[in-house]
Formats: sequence, C-alpha cells, structure tokens
Amino acid sequence: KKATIVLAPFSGGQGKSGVEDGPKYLMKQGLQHGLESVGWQVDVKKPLEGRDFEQRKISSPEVDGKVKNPTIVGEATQLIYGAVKSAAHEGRLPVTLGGDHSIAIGTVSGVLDKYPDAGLLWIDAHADINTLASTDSGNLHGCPVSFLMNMERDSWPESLKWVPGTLKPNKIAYIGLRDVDPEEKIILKNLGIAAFSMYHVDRYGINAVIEMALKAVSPDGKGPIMVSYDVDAIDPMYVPATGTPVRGGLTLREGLFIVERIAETGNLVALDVVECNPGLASHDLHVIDTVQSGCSIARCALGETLL
Ligand code: DIR
Ligand code: MN
Ligand code: MN
Ligand code: MN
Repeated sequence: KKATIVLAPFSGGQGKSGVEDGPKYLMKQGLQHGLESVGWQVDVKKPLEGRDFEQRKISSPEVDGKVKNPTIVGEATQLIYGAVKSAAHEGRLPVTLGGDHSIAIGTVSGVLDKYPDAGLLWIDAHADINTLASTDSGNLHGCPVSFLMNMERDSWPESLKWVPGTLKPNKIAYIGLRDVDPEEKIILKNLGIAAFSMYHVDRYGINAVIEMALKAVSPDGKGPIMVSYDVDAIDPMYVPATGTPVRGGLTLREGLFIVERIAETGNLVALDVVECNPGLASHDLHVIDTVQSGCSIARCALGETLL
C-alpha cells in the first residue's frame, strides 16, 4: 500500500491568509507518521510554494469581472493536478493537504485522468458549485465543482482552460451541507445531484446517509471513490480554525465515521483534506483541535480504525 502526500499550500481561492499554512501544521502534527503506522508507504510531494502565491495574492490582487485571482488559481491548481495525476498513475493514493478548496480543481482532475469513472464524495458545509455567473463572493473556492463539471466553459478565464471538466453529475454526492447559496440549490436540483444536508443526517442518521451517497456514485459498490473533505463539514466546536465555519455541523465521530466506512469499502483512490486555517484560531487549543481532526480524517480514511 503506497500513498503520496501532496502538499497544496494555496490560499488564492478565498480572501483570508493562513490557510496556506494548513499543510505545514498537519505535517508537524505527524500526519506522515500516522499514515505509516496504519501500514502505508508514504512519500511527499510539494508541487508549489505557498508563500509565492500568497505574496502574489496580496501584492497584485486580481479581479476579472466578479472572479478573484483567477490567474494564480489556474496556475496553482494545474501544478497540483500534475502531482496528483502522476501519483495516481504510479498506483499510489494521493492524500492532498490544502489549502483552500479551489485546489480540488486540480486534485479531482488528476484522479479522473487515472480513474475516469471514479465517484466523488464532497464532504462540506458548502456545495462549492457556484458558476462565474452565480458567485456572489467571487471566491473560486466556492466554485470548484462547476469547473470539474465543465459548466459554462465559455465564461472561464484563460488560466483555467486546462481543466478537462469530465465529472458527471451522477458521479458526485455531498454530505454535510448547511450553507448553500440559493442559485447553488437550483443547480443541484436541475442536475439531480445527490446532496445530503445536515437535515438528512438527522433524519436518517449518518450510517444511512453514507450508504445512500455511496450508492449514488457507485451503484454496484465496486467503483473507485475519491473523497474531497472540507474540514468545515465538521462542527466548529471540533474544528474552529477554518475560513467559513457554520454552526450545526457533523460531530467529530460522524465526520470520522464517513471516512471509516469508505475505508471499509476498499475503494478509496484519493483524499483531500482542505480548509484548515491555523491563523484563524483565537486560542492555541483551537489550532490543535482543528489540526488533530484533519490528521484523524486522513488516518481513518486510510484504514486506521478498521479491525
Ligand atoms: C459561498 C461560500 N457559497 C461562496 N463558500 C464556501 O463564496 O461561494 N465554500 N465557503 O467553502
Ligand atoms: Mn469547500
Ligand atoms: Mn466549506
Ligand atoms: Mn448569487
């Protein structure tokens, strides 16, 4: 069993500083050793320098219509795409550490290059499916799924035209939603995307929800699965240091159970852990809570708690 940790210290998909330090904190907390203890051979790739991009974001902020910083998002995600794609083609499981969620434009595209029929589980308080027309914030971390699904390609900035956009609506399922923009709700409905909000978690329980989500993206239960895990899916009482916290989220156990169940399928082919922002903690303990939760997600996804 071989995994590649891909460090993706990128913050240009949103406005706050600090999320580019997520990978450094997760690594300092012992993520690599944690995965090795679970029995994986782990190497590490760093396809980009977080500081360079953060500096460009601050010194030459870019606005193209409504969209913020499309040039650096396009460049950074293409570098991440290259790293994830080559790890996947080497038969390794890429574990990408964000960075903000715009990096999933790169990771999911890289995984789909090797596994074109992979199902994608998007664990998040947010749907991240805004288009350049629907986005209110202009932050590209709120838009990665629309790029992955090739929506409104004619409106894309030049810097993102490398994105293949081959993800099909029946290959994505969401868990944890509770802050979805009105236009995003219409998109989800029109495309018939499987979307499980916190309401569904309470109504059916997390066990039934994960079974429904798996069924939605892989009806025969045999297809490859990728998980893109925004830590803000988990309630801010467990994961306070994140850019857009929303109350009323998953408990830490529910959040870990999702990835434990996926580990049990044996079908996981890639994982992202994104939106850990140590800079937003108002207390040292908040950093530790958040970073330890991120590390636990990765270890559980790679099988730590399976007996
Ligand atoms: C909002 C917030 N839907 C946006 N999105 C966030 O900016 O498009 N995604 N925070 O993680
Ligand atoms: Mn997200
Ligand atoms: Mn989110
Ligand atoms: Mn809007």
